[in-house]
Amino acid sequence: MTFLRRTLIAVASAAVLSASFSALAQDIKPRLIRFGYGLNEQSNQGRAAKVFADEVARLSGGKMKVRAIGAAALGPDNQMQQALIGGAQEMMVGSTATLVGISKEMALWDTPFLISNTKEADALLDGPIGDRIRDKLQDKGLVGLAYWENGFRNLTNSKRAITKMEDMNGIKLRVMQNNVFLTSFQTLGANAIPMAFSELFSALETKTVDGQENPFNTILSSKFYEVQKYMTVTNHVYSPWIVTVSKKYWDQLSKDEQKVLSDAAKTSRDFERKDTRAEASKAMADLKAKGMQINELSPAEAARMRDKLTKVYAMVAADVGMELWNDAQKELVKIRASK
Ligand code: TK8
Repeated sequence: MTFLRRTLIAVASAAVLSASFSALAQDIKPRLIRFGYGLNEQSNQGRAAKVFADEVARLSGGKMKVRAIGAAALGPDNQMQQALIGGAQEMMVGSTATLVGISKEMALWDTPFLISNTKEADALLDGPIGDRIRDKLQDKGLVGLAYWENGFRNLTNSKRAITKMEDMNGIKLRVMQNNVFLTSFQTLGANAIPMAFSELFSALETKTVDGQENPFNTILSSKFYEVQKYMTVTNHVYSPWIVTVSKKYWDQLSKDEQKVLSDAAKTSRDFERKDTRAEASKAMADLKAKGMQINELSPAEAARMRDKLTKVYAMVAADVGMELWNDAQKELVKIRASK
């Protein structure tokens, strides 16, 4: 055997060996899924992300591994959405409201006073209307797995108690980066300023903005009570979160692996809704104890606001399409009748 021949054989077998080793390594190495979210680990979002990660590990027998990364460490919602679309990140959970620029039908969920209780929320989100809106994401490079509860949104600010619409005049109010929210609060008289959630605490602290709106749970877990004196219980919109997967990543998974992710998303959703509601029911007392001054918006004032927002309803209907808008209204009538 010549030296050259021997060398070639050695190189070739080393290549075969290392190829099979790396195939083996691929097999053993759990699939690492980076699951990003915006709130901190101690929030309802963080607790449910952990349930999701544990459930994926359990269902896959440890073959799939989720690393839940909170506090917008992978970026605010918008940035993570782009990372998912590009295939640079596998999964996230965030507000449907921040997805509207990508998938316009999501704006349905931003309709003020559309949903009036959690029973309606669950039935509408988990039913045909929710599925239809979720499925639209596929054309945009995302796969929506389940809606979690962010919750009914309430107003906080550092200026004054809001007891009537006029009290909102001139309040610099941070809103999510979304036209429906922007227009709604402008219409109600506030000076609405779109901003990523990750910048919100320091913006409140430095008085770049006077107020914001979010569910009880977030006001508590993000410690907004440290920088906001007043809270008004408005329940002006029910805000969902949605668990999404990069379509590029999803398409590489086997059917079984896809099923693990969708089943775990649903298990974590059921946990998350219960956990969020339990926390929300105690939150008002907790926030009072932290020193917030809390008032509830009277039904008469809520009705005045709703009237004022008529043009926003027309705007959402045009944005999502008349057919979807009408079908959603019909579905809600059905849900209400089924009580
Ligand atoms: C968290 C946000 C948050 C939302 C907001 O990333 O931006 O106010 O309510 O939950 O999605």
